[in-house]
Amino acid sequence: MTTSRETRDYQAADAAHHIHAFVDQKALNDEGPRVMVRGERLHLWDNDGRRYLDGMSGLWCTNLGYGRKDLNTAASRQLEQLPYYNMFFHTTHPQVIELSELLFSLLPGHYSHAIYTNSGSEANEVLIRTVRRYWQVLGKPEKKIMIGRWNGYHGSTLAATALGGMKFMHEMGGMIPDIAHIDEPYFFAHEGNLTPAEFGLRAAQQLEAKILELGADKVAGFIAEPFQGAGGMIFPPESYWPEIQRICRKYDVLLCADEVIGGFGRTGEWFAHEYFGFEPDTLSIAKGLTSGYIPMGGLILSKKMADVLVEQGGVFAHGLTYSGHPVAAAVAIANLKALRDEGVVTRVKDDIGPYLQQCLREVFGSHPLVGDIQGTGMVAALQLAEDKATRKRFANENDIAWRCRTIGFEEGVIIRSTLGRMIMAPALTASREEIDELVGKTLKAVDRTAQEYGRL
Ligand code: PXG
Repeated sequence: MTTSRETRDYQAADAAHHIHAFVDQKALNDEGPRVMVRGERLHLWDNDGRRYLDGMSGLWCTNLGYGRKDLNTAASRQLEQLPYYNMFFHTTHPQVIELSELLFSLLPGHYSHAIYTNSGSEANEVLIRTVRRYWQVLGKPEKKIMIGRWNGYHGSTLAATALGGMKFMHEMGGMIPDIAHIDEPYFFAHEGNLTPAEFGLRAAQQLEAKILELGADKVAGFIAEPFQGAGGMIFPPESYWPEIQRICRKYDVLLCADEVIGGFGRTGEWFAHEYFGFEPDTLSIAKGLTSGYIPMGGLILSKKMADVLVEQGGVFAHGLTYSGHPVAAAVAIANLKALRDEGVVTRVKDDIGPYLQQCLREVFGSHPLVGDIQGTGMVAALQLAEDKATRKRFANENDIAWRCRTIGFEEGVIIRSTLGRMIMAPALTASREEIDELVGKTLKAVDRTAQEYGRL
């Protein structure tokens, strides 16, 4: 399918008007971005009619895939009936109420309240303010430091950048006071002789050391993604989360899970913290809440926290014009109903998720370029490595992985690279044929990369 304008015409206008995310603008303008024009299930078409299997659900968000008529209908009906109203000044509306009833029916029982936003970054902005407010109300205003992790990602606004651990983002002026970081639990990067279990404990115990260094009376909360997404789809060892939870409880530090990527079925559980078996006090959500069809995010609070804020907190001095937007809420309701009623999440756990994981292990388990395979459900990463046995990574792993990603595009598959890791997170609704296409085309890309770098 082609649209009425030439691709190079779009590209010139794009270069004239846009600063793109996380890229050298001049280099991008020289190359010209791909112009995507249509999507159906897991496939995308560009302006020149080339077809791609989207192995990344857009940016980890189109959990139901493209082209869903039910989401489209939900939006258009709501646009006709009430395109906008808000939750300020003593008003509310049915869509946001019904969304919350549905959402809390899917969440574990100890969560009760939501503050909606437009994005994951905003959810984490609100998180910092809410956590600090909680401790203020409890008479501990000095408890305000948030601890995050190096190479964690929590968004791109100022406070979300600071919470995250991407140093190159901090260097662009992205730090605020009262934020600290500990190391990530990236076992493949561990150069010593610890077992994964020992390493996981050691990584978690950095939190205890950091809390003691800063003073438990000053630390408000610890934020982390249950598994790191943008940082490379890194799964922590099994010993990690129980130890983190023990430490947070011991020092009365709130445990804040960033579920922006892990939420809404990606792991085969509704939320990734359920897969890893811990109980956070807050959940930051976005992306899969609406399958990316319309922007919406939010912060979920435990009943324990909400009770303090509601019963003792007085005025909560926060609000966004579009918090709980009725069109976004209508789309979110349709999305959650589809994920639930079509058995999408259950299928990720029992059928299509195991199928993806099994295919990846069969195809890449002894590939000369691949040192490790991580993942569960509909998310996975191939760790490229020079030597699997010693976990030796390539010195130029970034270049190799980026090259693999570029070849992937030539082969008609979209996968993501971070450091030396090839990541995939396809739509949860994928068929077996679509998974076969994803794995088959990824193999072609990895093989061609291995040939170019003399490994095959
Ligand atoms: N938390 C997490 C865990 C995320 O992954 C955000 C917060 C911020 O959400 P918004 O909606 O403000 O973007 C994210 C976003 C990538 C990639 O390439 C990842 C994200 C966004 C864009 C690209 O991996 N994650």
